Amino acid sequence: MSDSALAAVKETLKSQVIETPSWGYGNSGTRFKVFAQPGVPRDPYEKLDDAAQVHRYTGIAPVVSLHIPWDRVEDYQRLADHARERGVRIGMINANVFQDDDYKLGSVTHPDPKVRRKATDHLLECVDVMDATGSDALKLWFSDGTNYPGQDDITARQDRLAEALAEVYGRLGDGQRMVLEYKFFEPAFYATDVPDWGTSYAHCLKLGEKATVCVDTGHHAPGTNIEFIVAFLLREKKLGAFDFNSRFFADDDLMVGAADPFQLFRILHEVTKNGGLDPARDVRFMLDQCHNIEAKIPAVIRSVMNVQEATAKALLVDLEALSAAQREGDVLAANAALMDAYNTDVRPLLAEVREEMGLDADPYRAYLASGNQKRIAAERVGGQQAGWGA
Ligand code: PSV
Ligand code: MN
Repeated sequence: MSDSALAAVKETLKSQVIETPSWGYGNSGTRFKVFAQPGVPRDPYEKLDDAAQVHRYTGIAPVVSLHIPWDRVEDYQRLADHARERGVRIGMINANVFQDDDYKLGSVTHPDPKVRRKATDHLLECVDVMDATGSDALKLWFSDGTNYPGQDDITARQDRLAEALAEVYGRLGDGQRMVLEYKFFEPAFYATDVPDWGTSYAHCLKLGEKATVCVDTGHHAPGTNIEFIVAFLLREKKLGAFDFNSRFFADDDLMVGAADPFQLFRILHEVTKNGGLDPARDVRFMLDQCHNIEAKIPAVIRSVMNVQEATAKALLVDLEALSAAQREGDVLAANAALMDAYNTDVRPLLAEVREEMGLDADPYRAYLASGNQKRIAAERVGGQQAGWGA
């Protein structure tokens, strides 16, 4: 690679932005047990403090997603100011219409119009939070669906979903947009109302250009070619955001790049090749993870580094050699162009990038050496620790 090409790769890596989830800093677990950890934030302000630590050491995580009502506060303006004072800002607002008894049969697709009204009102409240915090994107995920054949009318549920989405879409201000996430199962086990990218895409297409698809990497059946979905959506200008995480079995929410770093590379190859890192495309690269047994801030730092490493490898793909091999039908040379990049150890390159940004070459070790973990464990005593769902 020429010096100028390498300099361009470094510039791209320096300007990369990864959004971290407020809920990744709180306690989490499975339905079997939530293991509490010392020093875990007790309110949204402390969650932002932790996110600021991640940004301080990685230099590329200045944005934090909120989840409402988990991050509900009296004064959202104050929360946004708190973030800014610590060098981060509020990113997407994640709506939550899946944790209320009323939503047993669904939220915006519920058969009862009163429940649908309540759910849609919550989504509108999230747009108010966007106004107050300066957030420009609403993230929608619906747990809606059915458990048994015949339980409800699949088509009617799509009509109700479309109606609610249209109302919320109409409330978005200039410069605000929404992303619609899909998930093929859970908590509904027979039919989920937004099960796949095609359903999300079809709704977004009808809504208009402010609506795009969110790809949560954990929300696919085993074997699904996620990079195909990414390439397709980028081509259609309908890829809005990623919820990055890793899965072995279902929606495991493990650290991105932990289970299958090669898949992450393949996804980021499609992103980099198809202009997905261009700020004008405004694709959000968010982590949607829970750190049940590992220390949270170090885990988020490691996750950011994993995305950064996959991005660096993707940027090293020799696109000219790749497309020449593709044109000539040279299957093995084309595959080798990808594998050469994937097999490159990019850690020295990233160490240089970080040092040029005035950061420590190893964010993970630098954070551990900072003593912050001990400090928060000593300071954050009393009060109620934040948790997934609280
Ligand atoms: C649903 O499984 C999901 O991926 C949605 O993004 C939720 O908002 C999030 O998890 C909560 O962790
Ligand atoms: Mn998600």
